[in-house]
Amino acid sequence: MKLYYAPGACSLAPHIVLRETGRRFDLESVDLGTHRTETGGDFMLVNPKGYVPALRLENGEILTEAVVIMQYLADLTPEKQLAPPHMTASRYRLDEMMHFIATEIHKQFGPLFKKQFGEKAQVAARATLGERFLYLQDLLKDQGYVMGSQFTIADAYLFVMLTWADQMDLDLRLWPVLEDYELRIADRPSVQAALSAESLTIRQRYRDAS
Ligand SMILES: N[C@@H](CCC(=O)N[C@@H](CS)C(=O)NCC(=O)O)C(=O)O
Repeated sequence: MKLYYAPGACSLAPHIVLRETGRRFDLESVDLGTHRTETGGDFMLVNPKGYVPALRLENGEILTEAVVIMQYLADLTPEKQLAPPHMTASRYRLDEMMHFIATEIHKQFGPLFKKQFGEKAQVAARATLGERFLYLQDLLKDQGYVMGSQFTIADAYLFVMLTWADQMDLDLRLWPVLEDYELRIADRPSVQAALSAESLTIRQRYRDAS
């Protein structure tokens, strides 16, 4: 398998999940401005939608959409319990959470990353993200992971969203449960390995503060 990614982008979530599975995989970075891959390939031929993540499967097919890629990887390695089995109530709860993160958090960051949205949209996006973080803080105050006591693909996804909050000066100290959670997830070997492979040093802020 090969994951097409951009450092620190939402592709970091399936990257973490790939490492959690313990499977062998390759990485190829993509310049999202030029759509060139690190080996000089045309990324538009890989994913005509022009965005990461994209996963090249063993049979050569390309799978896109972060939520789907992560579910695929979890289903490939059921023994890692990265997602509950299909057709169980727990699986629908996970789907519910993945959809929430994708639509209510991931896409809310759009106006913050793309300045052309303008200040009004950015203020509104920050307010919405604050409400969503409050919901998650309430959820996580009594449990270690988003879905309960087990790390799942939803944690990989939420972790990446929290790193974006750091970048966008959404001060996680306002949601201390989320700040603790982010640090705890960051300590996982899979996360450390993924951050290092993408040359990311997101914990610098915390190290500087200590
Ligand atoms: N619906 C896609 C969205 C992926 C997405 O937003 N990718 C961003 C990076 S986080 C990207 O590649 N943006 C470049 C672009 O849209 O041109 C998914 O959930 O996988």
